[in-house]
Amino acid sequence: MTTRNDHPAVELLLQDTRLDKGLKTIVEKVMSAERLTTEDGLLLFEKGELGFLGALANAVRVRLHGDKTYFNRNFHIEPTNVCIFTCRFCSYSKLYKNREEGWELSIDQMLDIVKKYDGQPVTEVHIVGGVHPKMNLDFFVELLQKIRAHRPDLHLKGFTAVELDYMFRKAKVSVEEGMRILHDAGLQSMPGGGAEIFHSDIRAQICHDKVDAEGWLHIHKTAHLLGMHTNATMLYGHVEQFWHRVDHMEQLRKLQDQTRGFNTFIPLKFRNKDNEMAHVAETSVVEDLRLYAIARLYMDNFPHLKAYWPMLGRNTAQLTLSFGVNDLDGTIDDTTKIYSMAGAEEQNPSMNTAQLAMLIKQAGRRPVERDTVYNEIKDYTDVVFSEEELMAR
Ligand code: V47
Ligand code: SF4
Repeated sequence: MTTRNDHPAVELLLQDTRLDKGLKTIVEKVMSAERLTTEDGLLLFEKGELGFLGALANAVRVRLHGDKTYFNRNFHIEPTNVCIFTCRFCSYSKLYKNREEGWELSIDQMLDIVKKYDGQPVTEVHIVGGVHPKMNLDFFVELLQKIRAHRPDLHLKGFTAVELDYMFRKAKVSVEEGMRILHDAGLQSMPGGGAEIFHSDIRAQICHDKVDAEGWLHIHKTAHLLGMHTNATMLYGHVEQFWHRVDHMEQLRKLQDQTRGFNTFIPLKFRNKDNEMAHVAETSVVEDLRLYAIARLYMDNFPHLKAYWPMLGRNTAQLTLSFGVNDLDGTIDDTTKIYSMAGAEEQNPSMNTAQLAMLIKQAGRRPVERDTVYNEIKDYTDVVFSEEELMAR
């Protein structure tokens, strides 16, 4: 265990005679790896200043991972943006009646995307999209089987609990049966989308018609019991209050205590372009950094904290590395539209390995390529990149 003396910044915090008593107790707890309560979580949101939170979250990050910062080489497939649901924060989806304004990829078109990466060292395909009434369980089983047959070494990570809930209900199979069918077809892990904010009062305001918290947690628990790893997200910075965020993280922490199946917690900043919540102002970068730090302190049983750079922008993502974050997701290769359509700075998100590794190095951290389940592939700390490599697409 690290001691305070290993962290001079934390020692300085404790010497501050004006430090709130509750915050001081939190420092003591964090440094002795004692779990924070929901009250502690709330106090951090209410009173924790940026420097205080950063110093503390960084101490935890260093205890867990040293200076390592993970990334992977991946691409996304978004089968469709046609969706039967009406989340008010979504800038991406089209209703079925307006489907000619959106896209619907066939299995062959999606296989062509996979084939574009033949011979390239990508390790993961991330498949997620809208909930299309005609893309059913059989369709996705065939897709997974065909990708697996074409490229068995590619890790198949796919489908939010929202997509799965609809897919299984439509196919009239239980969550257990449905997950097993997809797992047998090649699905290896699940992304963390669709969680938003679990509390029903907030769901009623922002995403009233899709799977609720209980359903979301049940699907992830079922995947964990099958031996699959999954991620968890939290969409923050819209109509929720601080205690809703703490409640959300608490529910995830409880499930993780039971299953240990979550790899990564991914806070997602609400972006407000071209959606029904465009009148809601976005959070400031300071608020974003505070939230990442609090997540690192609160989610003590989540091994990894990810800043998803296509949503935050690469500069803010780089800053989060000093606020508890130890993972930046992947190279992406301009294959996702969810955030560019919602107004993110990254309109064509793509970074090659050299660029991602440099971004991490410039923040004083060690870039380590990982696979989806965090096996280390290569440490890039001592790799020197050429000008061409850094400029290449
Ligand atoms: O659930 C949609 C979010 C999520 C907006 O597990 C928005 O590795 C901000 O979950 N502003 C889907 N966020 C994406 C997702 C994800 C992304 C990257 C990696 C992983 C992973 C998971 O996108 C949705 C929703 O919370 N979202 N619209 C918006 N306007
Ligand atoms: Fe559909 Fe997902 Fe958009 Fe909600 S966030 S409308 S479920 S695509």
